[in-house]
Amino acid sequence: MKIDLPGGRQLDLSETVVMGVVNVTPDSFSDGGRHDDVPRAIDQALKMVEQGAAIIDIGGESTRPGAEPVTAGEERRRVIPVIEALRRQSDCIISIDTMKAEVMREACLAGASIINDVNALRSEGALAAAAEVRAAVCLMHMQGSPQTMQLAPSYSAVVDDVVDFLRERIAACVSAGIPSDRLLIDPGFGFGKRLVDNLELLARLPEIVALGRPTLVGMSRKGMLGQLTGRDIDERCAAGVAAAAIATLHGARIVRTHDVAPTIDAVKIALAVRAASQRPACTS
Ligand code: 8Y4
Repeated sequence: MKIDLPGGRQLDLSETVVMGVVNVTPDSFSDGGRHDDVPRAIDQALKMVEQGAAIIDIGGESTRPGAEPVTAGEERRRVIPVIEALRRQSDCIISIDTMKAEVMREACLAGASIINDVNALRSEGALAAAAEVRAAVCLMHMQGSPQTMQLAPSYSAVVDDVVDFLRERIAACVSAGIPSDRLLIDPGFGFGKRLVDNLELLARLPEIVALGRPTLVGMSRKGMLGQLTGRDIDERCAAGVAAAAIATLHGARIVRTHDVAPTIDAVKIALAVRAASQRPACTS
C-alpha cells in the first residue's frame, strides 16, 4: 500500500519500514537551547537516513512518563529549525511528533508530511490543523496523559479498548475531513499500560492490524523491555530489535526506533519469515 503525502511525496508501505527517532529535548541535548542542537539533530537524522530509515520522527516535547509539558512556543523553537534544515539536506519523509495544533501547522509548512500525535488529534484545533495541511496522521492509543498515564493503568480488556478507541478516532478524523487513506494507527506501547497489557497487545497485534490501516509500533528502549530483561535504557537495543521482529511478523508496517541499522536487519528477517508463512505451499 502507498500513501500520498503533501508535496508529491509517497510513503510505500508494501513492506515494513523503519522510522528513526530524533528528539530535540533537554534530556537528549543538554538544556535544549544549545547553539549546536540543530546540527547535532541533523547529523543524527542524516545518519539514520543513510542507514535506511524511511521516515525521521522529530519531537520537541518529551512524552516519557511524568515528563513536564512545554509551551507551543518552546516546542516550535526546538523543532522548526531542525525540520527546515533536514528538508534542505535530505529528501526523507519527515514526521512531526507533537500534540499541538500550532506545531503541526508550522512543522508541515516547514516540510513535515506526517503528524505523529500520541494524543490522536484530541487536543484543541488538532483535527482542523491536520485536515488543513493534508498530512498523513498517526493515531495512537494512550490511557490518560503523559503526566498521569503510568500511575495506575488498568483495563478489563486492553485489546478491545484499543480497537474501540482507534475506530472512534478514525471516525472523528473522517468527520473532520481527513480521508481514512491518510491514517496510520498505533496501539501505543507503554502509554498507560502495564507489562501484561503491552505483552497482550504485541501477542494480539494482528487484531489491531485487522482494522485495515497501516500499523505503527514503538517499543524501542521502553520500560517493558527493561522489565523483561532487567537492563537500563542504554542497554535495551537487542530487546527492542527482538520486539520489532515480532511486531513485523504480526503485520506492523512502521517500526519506530532509536536503533535504525539493527532494526532494519530484524525487519528483513521477519518479513522473509512472514512471506514464507503466506506462500501457498505453507499451510499451517
Ligand atoms: C526511553 C526512551 C524510555 C523512550 C521511554 C521512551 C511512541 C511515539 C513515543 C509510540 C508513536 C518513548 C512519540 C515515548 N512513543 N509515537 N512517541 N508510537 N506513534 N519513550 O509508541 O519513546 S515517545
